[in-house]
Amino acid sequence: MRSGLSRSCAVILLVGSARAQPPAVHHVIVDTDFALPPQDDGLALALALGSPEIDIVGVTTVAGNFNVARANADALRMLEIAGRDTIGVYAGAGRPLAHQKDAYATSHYGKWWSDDPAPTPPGGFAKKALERESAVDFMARTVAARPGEVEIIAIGPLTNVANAIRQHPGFAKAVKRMTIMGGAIASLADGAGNATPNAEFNIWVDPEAARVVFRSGIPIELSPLNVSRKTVFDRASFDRLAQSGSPLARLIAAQMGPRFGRDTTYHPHMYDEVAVASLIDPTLVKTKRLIVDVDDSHGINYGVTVAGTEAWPGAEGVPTASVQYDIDNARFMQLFVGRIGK
Ligand SMILES: [Ca+2]
Repeated sequence: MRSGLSRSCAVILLVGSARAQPPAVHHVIVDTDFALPPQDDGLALALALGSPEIDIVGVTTVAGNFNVARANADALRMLEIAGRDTIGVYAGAGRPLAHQKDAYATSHYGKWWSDDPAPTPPGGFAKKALERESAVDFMARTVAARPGEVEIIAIGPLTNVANAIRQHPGFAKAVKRMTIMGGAIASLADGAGNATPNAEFNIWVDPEAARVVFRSGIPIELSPLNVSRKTVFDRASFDRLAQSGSPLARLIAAQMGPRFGRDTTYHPHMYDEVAVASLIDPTLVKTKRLIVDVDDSHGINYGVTVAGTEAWPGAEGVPTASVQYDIDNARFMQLFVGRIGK
């Protein structure tokens, strides 16, 4: 009788504690070629800031969409608008490891090669300054202090992470996981590139760095263009977000409203936002385990990600990654609007 009673008590206690469980919290460094919305990095950071599953321990910047001066200024301003400027911004690499500015780079999308000063963000530059520590030193120190606990959401070229791996022996083993927006997988549907016919922009800007990261052994969750092409930021979602009135929703409405207003065909894909959303709710995406490697030979496939189910000549020993290839866009947009609009 007594043991029966205590068993039921134990069951009740277990059920009670399961119900009271807060969501699992990911302690993350957001590594980003940042710019304010409508840029996807800005929308992705807004989603992360609004999500209790994500504890942002720092933002590290890298040259990519724009140069690192703009990434720094815009990231500081976004955190200020969100009332979250206790999160530090750490300046990272201003140039890729080896990729040089050339006529193709300067005549196509991206300003990673630019030395221009940062333009004034909406509402002016943030009052808070950059942290003094570099992005790589911050990453290395943070990961070493909490081995196996810190994750990286990498939504720009992978220069900073490659530098951390190369400069700090132990770093790769101590990173819990990376969620990367990058690559285009030609062996899966919707796998064309966007920087060259087969190369995706983030990987193409710094192929040497990406190759170091994909070969490092850090567990990788990859959001390539294949999954981005299944997404759409539709007008109804924009309207719901704009009406919500949160500080970041107001910023997004101001930055994107004019385009949504004048262009009825405007329904952008989501890129970096998918990486963040998949960390918050992995059930949003479908994945396959594939070996993923990067071509860093300076030929026609510079910066192309190549993926397969089993090793092929040249890719022996390269680890597998979890590669996203599909997403439930309706649930994704519900999460996106709900979190930023609250
Ligand atoms: Ca980005």
